Amino acid sequence: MTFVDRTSLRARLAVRLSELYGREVPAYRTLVEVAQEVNERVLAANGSTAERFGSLERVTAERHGAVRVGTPAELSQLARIFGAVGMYPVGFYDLRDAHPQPIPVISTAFRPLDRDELAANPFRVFTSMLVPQDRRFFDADLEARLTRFLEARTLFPAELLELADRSEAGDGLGADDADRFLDLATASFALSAEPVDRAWYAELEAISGVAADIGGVTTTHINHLTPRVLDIDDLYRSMTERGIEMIDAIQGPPAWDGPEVLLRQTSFRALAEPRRFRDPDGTLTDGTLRVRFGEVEARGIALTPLGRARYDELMLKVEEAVAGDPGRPRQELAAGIWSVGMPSTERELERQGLAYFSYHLAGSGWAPPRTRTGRGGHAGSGAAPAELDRLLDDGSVILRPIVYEDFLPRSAAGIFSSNLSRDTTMDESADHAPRDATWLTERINRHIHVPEETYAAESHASLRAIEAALGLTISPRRIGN
Ligand code: OOG
Ligand code: NI
Repeated sequence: MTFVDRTSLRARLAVRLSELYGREVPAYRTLVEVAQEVNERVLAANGSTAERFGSLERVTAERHGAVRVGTPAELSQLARIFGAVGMYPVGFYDLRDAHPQPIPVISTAFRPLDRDELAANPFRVFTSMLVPQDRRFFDADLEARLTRFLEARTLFPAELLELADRSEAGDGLGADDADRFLDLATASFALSAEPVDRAWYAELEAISGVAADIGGVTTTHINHLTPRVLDIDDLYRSMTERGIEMIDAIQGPPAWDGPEVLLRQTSFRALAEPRRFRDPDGTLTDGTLRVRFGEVEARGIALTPLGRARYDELMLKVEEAVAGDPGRPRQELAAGIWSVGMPSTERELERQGLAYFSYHLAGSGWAPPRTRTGRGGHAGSGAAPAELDRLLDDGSVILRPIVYEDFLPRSAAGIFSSNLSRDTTMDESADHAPRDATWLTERINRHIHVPEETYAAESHASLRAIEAALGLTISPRRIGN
């Protein structure tokens, strides 16, 4: 019997979920089609430089999903299912203090860690968990009812979890078990035909649409599945031309003349999907829910802590400028602020320690370093890395951008709020149930990897390879405190 390793299992799960979501949300198929057209156009216009941020093959297959669950027990089960396909929790996001709209969830993202695993299949899933204990959103009575509701449901069958554990322990499954795993996993993420309890759903929806989507139903589902494009401005225009209503703007950094950094995202508006409802008197009626939307993203270079601070500062300046000059388009104001505040070349981003790069000997051909990530990165000694500058200046060492593989809670909140039909209701003064990565690690019993550590490890590994090849000692850039 042929063996299916975790990498292949991940690629197959991504395809299965994409097929499922395409059946459920036909507009997603249009999005994928347009995304592919855009990518081919960019490649035709720019040749191989278009692929510096990812090969066309990788980018074409690339998706991130979003799922939402209610309890640490449910999140632990998800961690087992994703562990079965080589995806690990990276990053901690608290969306409860997000602007413009707080969302009563905390989140992490499950993704492959190593460069070669990301290249083989970069599937990742942004995963949110409700915080019913947060008194700003839920009073004690509602918390108790919500917790009872969540504890009574079963999102994932025992057989699925058992197969998942076996895959994680043995780095894959036999062919038949792999098929069974994929069937059960895909089915767990399908939109359920089970009638929705109208009164219960409405009670939660009055607080937050996301709370209702998580705690108002007895199952989970894919909220969105996001393809990646090489030119998101082109995608936005192309979708609009096809008559698909997009949210107002592209979230994240503006379009500008310099290097693309972090993540830019946009989406088409959430569509009304038919659902069955059960009324308090027991009658069943047809209705619609508007919770799933079609997101798309473009990825740029990962920023160091220094670069991220600069990014946050510039985004704040953009908000101030927009508030002070509401007549001018945001995009125009933002591009102006960026051209002053952000270096306009990769070389300068690198020299100032603002973004992560890997280093390669010129003429050696570029191969991504095989690193085991997740170890801590050092911020450097602070001494001027004269050696590195000399090697870059004389062209013996070249830079490759390290692409941002994670998420931006601020954009996420922008996407959330553009798709919610009403505002979150909250009492600012109430107890907010503090949560952080350590809290989450203890609950799901898995290390939550730190995105910047994975990038730093990759960058340093490439520097060490050059040191070894040239017999030099090169001090890395200073990238934060
Ligand atoms: C997750 C929203 C965050 C992203 O791309 O930033 C996200 C959700 O809607 O559940 O997917
Ligand atoms: Ni998303």
